[in-house]
Amino acid sequence: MAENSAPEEASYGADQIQVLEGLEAVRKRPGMYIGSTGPTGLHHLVWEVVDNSVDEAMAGHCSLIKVAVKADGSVQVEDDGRGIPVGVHTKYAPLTAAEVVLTVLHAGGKFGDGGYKVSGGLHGVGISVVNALSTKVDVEIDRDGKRHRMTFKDGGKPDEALTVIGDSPINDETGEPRTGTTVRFWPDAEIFKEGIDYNTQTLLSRFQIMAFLNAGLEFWVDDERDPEFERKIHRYEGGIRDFVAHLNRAKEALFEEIGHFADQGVDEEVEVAFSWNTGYQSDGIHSFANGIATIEGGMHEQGFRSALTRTVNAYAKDHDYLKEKDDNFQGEDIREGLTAIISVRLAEPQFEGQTKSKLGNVSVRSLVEKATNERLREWLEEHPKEAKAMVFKASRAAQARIAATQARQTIRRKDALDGAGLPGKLADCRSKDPAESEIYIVEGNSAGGSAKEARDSHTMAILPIRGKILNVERARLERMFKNTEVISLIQAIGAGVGEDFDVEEARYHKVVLLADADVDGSHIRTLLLTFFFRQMRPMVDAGYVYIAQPPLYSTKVGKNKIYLKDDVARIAYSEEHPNAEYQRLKGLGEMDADELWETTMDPETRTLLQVTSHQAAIADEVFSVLMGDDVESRKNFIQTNADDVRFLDI
Ligand code: 0RA
Repeated sequence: MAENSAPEEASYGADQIQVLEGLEAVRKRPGMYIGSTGPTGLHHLVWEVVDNSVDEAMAGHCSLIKVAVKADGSVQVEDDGRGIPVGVHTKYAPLTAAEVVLTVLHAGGKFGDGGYKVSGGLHGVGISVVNALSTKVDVEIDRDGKRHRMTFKDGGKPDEALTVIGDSPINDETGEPRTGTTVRFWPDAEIFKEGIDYNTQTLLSRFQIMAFLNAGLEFWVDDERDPEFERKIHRYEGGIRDFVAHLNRAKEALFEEIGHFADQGVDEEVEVAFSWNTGYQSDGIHSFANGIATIEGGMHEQGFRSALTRTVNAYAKDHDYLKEKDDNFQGEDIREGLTAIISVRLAEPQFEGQTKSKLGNVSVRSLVEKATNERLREWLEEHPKEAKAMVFKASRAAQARIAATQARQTIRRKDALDGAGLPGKLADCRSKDPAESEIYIVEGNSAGGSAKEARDSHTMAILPIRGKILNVERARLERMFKNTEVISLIQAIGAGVGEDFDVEEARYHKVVLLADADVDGSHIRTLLLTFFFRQMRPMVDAGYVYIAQPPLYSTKVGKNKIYLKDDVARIAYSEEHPNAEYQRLKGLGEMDADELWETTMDPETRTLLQVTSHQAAIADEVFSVLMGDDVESRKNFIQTNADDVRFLDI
């Protein structure tokens, strides 16, 4: 093969043909390598390149990663790592290592430089995949004092071979020549047919999390498509401690201290940071494996949870906060108000579950469990004041849990006493077949009245809800079960609530949230969604929860009234009908029954937005992060959720 050919011909030798076939395979089935060719896959290209730079940082050789979306839509990633090696590659001679990294599948790894190579999920497939899916890739490498350059075109075909184009600039601080890698790629529009439009917010959130997970590593993000855009810089010296502080920033701390520990196994490592706030949520644990959010949890979370419960109970008993006769705290009591980050790194992560975001490696569980048992106990002994505050909070949570169970049983008994146990305000449908029954949850009595008049009473039930239901994110269960609006909702659905919820018993297979398009409406919709996410999750998982979309504008054409869903629809319409005047519809209450039916409820013409479980998994994280935070974020949530599912989808 290569050894008895001239160098120029050698690049067309057997290895090289294999290489091109490899890249061709990526172009044939991009989904296998990057998940999809939609926005998720498009963003995946950036993650792929940046992961390589982060690997350099984890190996201790890189401290700054600059990401820029260029004016022409291409993306440039620059790092100050060691630079991709430029020498001839032993196995693929006469190709250089840099050419191999860019053209051979799975060759991105550090060839035998000790330590274990970590890679996450679909990640770690290598930069060659980015090359395969781009019309053009430019690479510049500063290494050995020289600046090198090579380019590729048309899905990874070598264009300009690796050449030295000059000396690397001298670093002012060290007096040494700069090292590092810059990769710029132009995604192929033939592959990414849905469009090449990077979402800056998606990039920013991701790099912020990466900055939290890699203490001291600095990220710059520039969006050169937008002249107004100001560079965003993320860098956290405190790493995941700062992450905990960030998640707690809008919450009241139970104490200021943020606990932290780290431990290593044979070829895996764990780092944990934790603190408690005065809130009532018990799902503030966020876990990551190799920098990837494990939204569905997994072995690392299991290990942490069981050690947390065990350790706190043992501590409380040993310090006489819990008496011999007392029942142990349950895990949820201890987790109330807890914010924790669990970050593990391991050589071969197994990602499982519906959204491939659950860590399956069993060995990680014992590592995390052992580390938490030992180090959390130490931390508690060293922080008696904080430990006491936390144990007292757990004890109040336990009391509230017991009270909530009693309250729930009372609701049950009421169900039994009142026959069907349906709330007075509910205008039920006649059908008893859940599969064809729908319940509209309508904000306000006047809109509720129109909806009752408008509905098809065979299949459509109407439940008007007054004012704002309790924010379930903040309120304890106990109080929630005393709220009349919440009780009506639970009774109407008829399938229990929380852990006792049984989707098989749901009286409707469509729950349609109907609220105004204004700020108040979006608030109540957020509250209702939170309620379903937290207390009736199987309804969401089953795809039973929908958001109605009442139109924002109407216009008249002769005698006919035409409704337009939103600004996009309005603008599209005005392009075809220049003289139209638009009325902005103020609220559901202003529509009469006919209008409401026609625009929003008629199954033939309505638009319902289904809240999917995939969204829910990610939305739940968004909830945890955003809810209880500033009002602006909360407002954004619903917009994001309804209008830009793509953001959640990534
Ligand atoms: C292979 C081996 C080494 C580093 C890299 C690849 C590398 C790849 C990328 C991609 C973007 N930035 C990167 N930085 C480094 C190890 C180099 C050595 O041992 O000196």
